[in-house]
Amino acid sequence: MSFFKKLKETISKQTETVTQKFKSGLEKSRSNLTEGLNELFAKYRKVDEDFFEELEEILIMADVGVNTVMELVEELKLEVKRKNIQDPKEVQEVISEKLVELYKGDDRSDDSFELNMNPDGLTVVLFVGVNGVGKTTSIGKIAHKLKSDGKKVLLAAGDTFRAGAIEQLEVWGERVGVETIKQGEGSDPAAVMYDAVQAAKARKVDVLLCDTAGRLQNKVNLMKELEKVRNVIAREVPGAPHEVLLVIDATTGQNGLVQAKTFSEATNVSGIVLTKLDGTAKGGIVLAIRNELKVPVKFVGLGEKMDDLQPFQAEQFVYGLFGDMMKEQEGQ
Ligand SMILES: Nc1nc2c(ncn2[C@@H]2O[C@H](COP(=O)(O)OP(=O)(O)O)[C@@H](O)[C@H]2O)c(=O)[nH]1
Ligand SMILES: [Mg+2]
Repeated sequence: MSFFKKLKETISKQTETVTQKFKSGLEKSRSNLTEGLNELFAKYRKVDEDFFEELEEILIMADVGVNTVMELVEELKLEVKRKNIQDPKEVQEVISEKLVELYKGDDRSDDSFELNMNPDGLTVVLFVGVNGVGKTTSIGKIAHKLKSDGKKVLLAAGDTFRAGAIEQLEVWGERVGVETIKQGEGSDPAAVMYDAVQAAKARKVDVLLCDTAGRLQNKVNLMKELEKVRNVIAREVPGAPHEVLLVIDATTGQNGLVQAKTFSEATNVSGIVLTKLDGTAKGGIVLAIRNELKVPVKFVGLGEKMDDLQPFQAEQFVYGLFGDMMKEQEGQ
């Protein structure tokens, strides 16, 4: 069976809404890539070194990341040889296949995007990342999703540094219908976490979502603060935090990757929330993050609405990027 057929089969197992969300969230990235690739396919009659060089450029422009592009193109070359592909257009399908493979690898199961839940009670999820990347917003969206799944959720207002941050989280809580544990602005985030964990235990909460501050100007202090917060949580709930989700803004491109490296050095990041994919034409950053950090992208922000944060899926992502081109090929 062709890869495109397989891809469509996988996707059709999910609701049309999910496919549509990925499609509309990736609109800018799709038109960017499609345009570049269509020009490339029109320009070349055969698949040669120059073809691959231009392909590399297109992928690097899409923020797939230099190292990742090099690996990918090496694999493409091998596959093209193995399949004896002559027509540049046919490379399209191989690219899609390799992208899914690159993301999922051998050991990456289909459901790696799911939150790691504590089977014996309270699950604690810590959100970290620099200011403005979308931590608070993502907490609101994930709270909404968990609540819709029938979970009892509580929020912890751990960003006591930024003016208005506590209120912003509370507003999300009210919108979604979950409570927020807070103290005053400027208070010790670790103390807020302590309160929040006690409240979560007393109220038999399923999931506690913890917001944190993200001032990167003072890296050492920020990392110390995160460590303290983490220690309080770990002391009060054995095995917690069950997830440390690093939130990255996709529109910051390779810069986001640098942030990610800084944070992973300071705390054990277990997953990525990649926000604002809808706002960039360089969605390839998903692949760079996956391949260079070896941390799964668990959620992607595909818009500003409450249900626009979706569990990441490699197949939906690749289909969102290349779906139009697949249709064109079928029509031939
Ligand atoms: N378009 C778009 N905007 C987003 C997304 N996620 C967050 N935002 C916006 O990014 C801005 C900063 O978000 P916020 O949650 O306050 O960031 P924080 O400082 O990390 O807590 C807000 O205006 C959000 O509406 C997304 O996936 N797509
Ligand atoms: Mg915030």
